[in-house]
Amino acid sequence: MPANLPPQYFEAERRYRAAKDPDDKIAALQTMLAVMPKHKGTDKLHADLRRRIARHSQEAEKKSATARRTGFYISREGAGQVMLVGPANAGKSQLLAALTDALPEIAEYPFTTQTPVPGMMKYEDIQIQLVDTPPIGHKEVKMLLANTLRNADLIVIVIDLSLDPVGQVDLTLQGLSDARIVPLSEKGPEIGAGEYPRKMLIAGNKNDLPEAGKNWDALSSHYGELFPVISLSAREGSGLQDFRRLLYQVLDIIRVYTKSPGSKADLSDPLILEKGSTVEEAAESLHKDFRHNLKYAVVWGSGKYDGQRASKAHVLQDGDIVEFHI
Ligand SMILES: Nc1nc2c(ncn2[C@@H]2O[C@H](COP(=O)(O)OP(=O)(O)O)[C@@H](O)[C@H]2O)c(=O)[nH]1
Ligand SMILES: [Mg+2]
Repeated sequence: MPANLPPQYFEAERRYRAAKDPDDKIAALQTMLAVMPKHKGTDKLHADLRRRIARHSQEAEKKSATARRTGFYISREGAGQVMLVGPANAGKSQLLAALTDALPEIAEYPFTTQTPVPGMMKYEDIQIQLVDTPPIGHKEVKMLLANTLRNADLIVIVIDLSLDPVGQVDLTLQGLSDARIVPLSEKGPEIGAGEYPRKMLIAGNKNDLPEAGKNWDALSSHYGELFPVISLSAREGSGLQDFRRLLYQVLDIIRVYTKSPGSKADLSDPLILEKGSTVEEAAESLHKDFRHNLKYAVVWGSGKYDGQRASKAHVLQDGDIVEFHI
């Protein structure tokens, strides 16, 4: 790799690697091309970037054709993709509408939602993607939905607390297991080959209705050990703040802000990392070559680490500011 690439190049490359959508990848590659110095030493890189743009353009065409045909492909955006699943009328669409700017159809009759509908939910300084889905039992959508759900970072089982809660969860888990999607939980079933383990939690919706109290007790005593459970009302708004926080916690991610020596930290666009990530892993997420070139980092946050040198193996905390030294 040529040595004299500017920081904007690595920023764009980071966006390139984070992008799931071919269109976003192309945009990032174009930025990389635009900011790289052009001379003999960068000829190969230049050609490589052009090749990648061509390849992603073909992909984009194919993908948009499939997506148009089925409407089921949802490209991941933000810090995590969270799928809302469950029986008809549980309030999945209402929940999406309450937490995002999306405008799904909400109605008393079943099967209002025919294809997945995404929306972005703000949590503090990041955005988490929520996706409303058609009811789990719907036969025609089952196969299409399977692939969509297998890609999720987290599955939220939404049920109606005015009805039998355990029955609704069991039905949903059955529908998921038909798609070979199983809960990723320590106390859950053993993961078999060909299965898609996914983080899951249960949201008991409509806690404003009369039967909700006793059904909530039944739900928490039956499933409270296996899954995080939360009671809320998408319509009245109760529990929504806790719900946002719970999604963030269960996603197991941290935000780390980067800063260059001598300048202020960029507090607008954190790196999103798995909980437990080290300084070295943060560097790698910015650029794969940083991992090797990295000598040490200076970290602010993490309690005692205020502007102190930290080793490559130092485990970062949510909210830390990191300055890499190579
Ligand atoms: N009482 C009450 N009704 C709700 C709540 N959330 C949704 N509903 C109603 O339940 C019905 C189904 O909601 P919808 O979001 O379309 O369910 P979906 O099929 O799971 O997407 C609609 O009539 C909503 O107005 C809630 O928190 N409380
Ligand atoms: Mg719906």
